[in-house]
Amino acid sequence: IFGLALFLTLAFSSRNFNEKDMSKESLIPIPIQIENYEGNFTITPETVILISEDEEEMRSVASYLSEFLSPATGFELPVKQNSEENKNSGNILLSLSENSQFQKPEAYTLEVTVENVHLQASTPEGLFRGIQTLRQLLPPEIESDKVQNIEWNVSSGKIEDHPQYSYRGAMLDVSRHFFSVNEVKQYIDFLAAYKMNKLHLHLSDDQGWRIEIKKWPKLTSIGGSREVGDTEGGFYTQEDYKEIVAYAQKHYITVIPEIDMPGHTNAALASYPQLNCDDNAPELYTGIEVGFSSLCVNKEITYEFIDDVISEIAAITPGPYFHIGGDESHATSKEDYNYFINRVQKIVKKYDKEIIGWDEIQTADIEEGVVAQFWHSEENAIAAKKKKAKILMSPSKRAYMDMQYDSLSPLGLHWAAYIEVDSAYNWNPATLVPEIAKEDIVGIEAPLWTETIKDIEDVEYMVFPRLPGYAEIGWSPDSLRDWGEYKVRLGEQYKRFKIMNLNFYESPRVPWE
Ligand code: TNX
Repeated sequence: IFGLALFLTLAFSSRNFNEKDMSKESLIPIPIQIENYEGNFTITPETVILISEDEEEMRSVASYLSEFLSPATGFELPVKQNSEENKNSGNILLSLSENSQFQKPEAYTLEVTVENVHLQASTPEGLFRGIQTLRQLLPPEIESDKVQNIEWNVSSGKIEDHPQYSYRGAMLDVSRHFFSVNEVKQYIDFLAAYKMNKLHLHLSDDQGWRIEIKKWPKLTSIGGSREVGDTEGGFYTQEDYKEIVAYAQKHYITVIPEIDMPGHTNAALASYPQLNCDDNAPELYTGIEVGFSSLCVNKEITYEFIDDVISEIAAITPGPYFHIGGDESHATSKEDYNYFINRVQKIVKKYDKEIIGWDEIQTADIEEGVVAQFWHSEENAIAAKKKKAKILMSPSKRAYMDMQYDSLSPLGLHWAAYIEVDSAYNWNPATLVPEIAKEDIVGIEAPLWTETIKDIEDVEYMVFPRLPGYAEIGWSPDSLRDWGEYKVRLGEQYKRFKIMNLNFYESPRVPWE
C-alpha cells in the first residue's frame, strides 16, 4: 500500500512538475488571450514545418522559423507543403486564413496541442509575429547558437493576439556614432523579437552624414569621415542601405530614413561650401552641442540638394515614410523655418513618401495626415493634432533610451529625466497628454541617440531591458498592463538574456531570476 501511494504521489507530482501552464508563461508583449490546455508539445528530430500554400513568402517565413530553431535543437526541421501524408502528428503548421478574426495584418492565433503546433494569420507578417510568441514559449536555451541537449517542450493551449498600435518602433542614431551594417542587423533582431515593426534610422546630423548620395559624394567622403569624440566615422553605401532594408523586410520591419533639416546639418555644410549662406564651409564637428547649424533657406541650391537627396533615398526605401527631422532649428529664424518645411514637404510628396517630422514641424503648414513625432512639447503635439496630423509618441521623459537609468548609469544623458525600467514602462500613450487620444496616435517609438553610445554593447545596455517594455506598450491593451506583474515576467527573461549574450542593465527594480 505504501509503495503504491508513494508511486502515485511521485507520478502525480512529477507530471505536475513537467507540465507547463501556457497562461503562466512569461511572454512579452503579453498576448490578448491565453487559454491553457493539458499537456505539452515537444519538438523532436522528426518535426517538420508545414506551410498551407507553397508560396515564396510563406516559404521564407517558414525557413526563418527553421533557421531559428536549428542551431540550439540540432534538428533539421525541413519546410514542406502541407498534404495528407504529412498530417501525422509532431509537426508545426503555418497557415494563412481568411477568418475575420485576422482583420489586422499582424493578428495571429497560436494553438499548441500535444500533437501539433498550429499558427494561423491572414498574412505572412502575422505568422512572423506569432513565431516570436512560439519562440518565447520554448525554453530559453532555444536562444543558444550551440546544440543543447534538453527537451524542447512547449506548453499547450491557445493564444489569440493582435496589436493595439500599427506603429511600434525604435530609432537608432547612426550619426553621432556610426554603427556597422552588422550592428544595425543586431538592432533589428532585438526589435523583431518583441514584435516591433519600425526602424527609424537617424542618418544625418551635425557630426556625420551616413548615407551615400551619388550626386553629392562629399557628403560621405567628408561629412561621414568622423563622429563624436573625433574617432573614425563611416557611412552606408546605397548597397549597404539596401542590405539593411532587405534584412528589416525579412523581419517585417519598415525602415524609416531620416535626414534631419534645416538644423542638425553641420556635416552637410562642412562638405559643400555652396550650401552655406556665406559660401564658407565650417569645420567638421565632433562635440555634442545642438542647435547651431542651418541649411541656407534662401538659396535655390539648397532645394536642388534636398531634391537629389530625397529622390535617391526614396528610390531605395520601399516603406511609405520619409522623416525630415525639423527639430531644434535654433539657428534658423521662425519665418525661414516655416518656409523651409513647407517647401520640403512638397519635395517629399513629389517622391510619393509620407512625412514624419519632430513635433516642431507643426508651426509650418503641415498637411493632413503628416506624422508629428512628439518628443518634448505637448503644445506642439496638440497644435499638430488640430492641423489633422497624426501623433507618434516618443516622450523624452519616458521613451528616450539614451537617458540614464539613474545617476550612476555609466552611459547616457539625463537632460529629460532618469528613466528606470519602471518609469519606462509605466505610462499610457493614449492618456499621457490629456488632449491626445488613442485615435490621434499612430503608435510609439523609442529613440536611441548615441552621443555617449559607441558600439553594440553600449546599445544593448541602454536598450535592455527597456525595449521589451516599449514593445509591450505598443502591442498590448492597456488593461493588461501592470508594472507589478510585468516586472516578474521581465525578471523571468534573465536566463534568456544571458543565453542571448546581452549586455543588459540588471535593474534593482526587477526581480531577476
Ligand atoms: C535632443 S530629441 C535631440 C537630439 C539629441 C537628444 C539627446 C531631438 C528631436 N533632438 O539631437 O541627440 O536630444 O538626448
